[in-house]
Amino acid sequence: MLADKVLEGDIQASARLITLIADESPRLTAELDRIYPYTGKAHIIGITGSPGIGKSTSVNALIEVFRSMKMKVGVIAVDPTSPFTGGALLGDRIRMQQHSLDKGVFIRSLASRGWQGGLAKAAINAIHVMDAMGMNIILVETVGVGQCEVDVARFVDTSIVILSPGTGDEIQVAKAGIMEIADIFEINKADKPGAKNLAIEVEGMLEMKNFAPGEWKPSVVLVEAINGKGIKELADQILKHHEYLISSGGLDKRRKERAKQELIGAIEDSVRDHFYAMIEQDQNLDELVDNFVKRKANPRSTALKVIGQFTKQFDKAQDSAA
Ligand SMILES: Nc1nc2c(ncn2[C@@H]2O[C@H](COP(=O)(O)OP(=O)(O)OP(=O)(O)O)[C@@H](O)[C@H]2O)c(=O)[nH]1
Ligand SMILES: [Mg+2]
Repeated sequence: MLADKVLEGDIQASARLITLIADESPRLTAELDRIYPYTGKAHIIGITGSPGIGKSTSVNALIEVFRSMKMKVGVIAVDPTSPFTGGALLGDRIRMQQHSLDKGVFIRSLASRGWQGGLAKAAINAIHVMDAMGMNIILVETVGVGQCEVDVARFVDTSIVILSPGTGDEIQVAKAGIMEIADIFEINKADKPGAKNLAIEVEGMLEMKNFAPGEWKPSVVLVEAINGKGIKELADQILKHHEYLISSGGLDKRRKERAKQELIGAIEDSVRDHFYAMIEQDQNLDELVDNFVKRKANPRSTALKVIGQFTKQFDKAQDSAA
C-alpha cells in the first residue's frame, strides 16, 4: 500500500497518492482510511487572493522562514481555473524550484477539471496526505475567484487573505464575505504607492466589527514578498494565531466543524453513488419519467417515490454487505 510509505514520510509515495486523489482513483478509499488516524497534527494555513497578487511569492518566502525554524513544509497550490495539465501552475513550480532539493519541503499542484466541489475535496485529501507524511506546516494556495477558496478556507486553521494597493480588492473582500474568513490580512506589494492607506482602510473595516474580549482580531501585515520584507512578521502572526487557537480552544472547535463537514460530504458521496447505480439499473424509471412528462405526477411526489424505492434497495445492499 502507498499509505504505509506515506506514513514513513516517503515523498514519492506521497506524490503518487496525491495523483490518485486528483484522478479520483477507486483505490483511494482504502489508502485514505489507512492514513486518516495519523492526521490532525499539522498546522494548516490557507493563502488566498486575486490572480497575480503575490500568493506564490509569499509562499516561497514563508517556506524559507519556516525551514529556518526546522519545520517541514508542505505546499498545495489549488487552481480552479486551469485543467490538470494546464500551464498556469508551471510558473509556481519554477518559482518554487529553489526548494526542490530540500527534503523538508513538498510541493504539489491541484487544478480543476471543472468540478469545483471535487477540487475542494481533493485539496482536503491532499492536506491529509501531507499531514500524515509528517509536514509540520501545510500552506494551501487558492485563487480568490469563487466558492472554492471559501470551501478550502473552512478546512484550514489559519486563513491569510492577500490584498495589494490599486486593485480595488478591498471592495471585493467586503462583498464576498472573505472578511469573515481572514485571520490575517497581508498587504502585499508594499513597495507600491497606496499600501499604507490600504492597511489603514482594512484596519478601519475591522474596527467596525465587534470582537469579544480575548477574541482574535485579524492582524494586518505590510509585506514586500518579492524582497522578503515583512515575511518574518507574517510568519510570527501565523504562529501567534496558532497559539491563540490552541489556548482558546478554537482549534478543537474548527477541527470538529471540519470533521462534521467531512462526514456530511462522505454521506453525500455514498448516497449519490448508490443512487446513481440504482437509477442506471432501474427500468421503472422510464415509466416514472413518462408520467412526469405527461403531467400525471408532479416532480415532488415522483421524487419521494423514487427515494422510497432507493431506501429499500439501499437497505438491501447494506444487509448483503454486512
Ligand atoms: N512590486 C512587487 N511585485 C511583487 C511582489 N510580490 C510579488 N510580486 C510580483 O507579482 C507577480 C505575481 O506574483 P505571484 O506570486 O505569481 O502571484 P500569485 O498570486 O501566486 O499569482 P497566481 O498564482 O497566478 O494567481 C510576479 O511578477 C511577482 O514578481 C511585491 O512585493 N512587490
Ligand atoms: Mg500562484
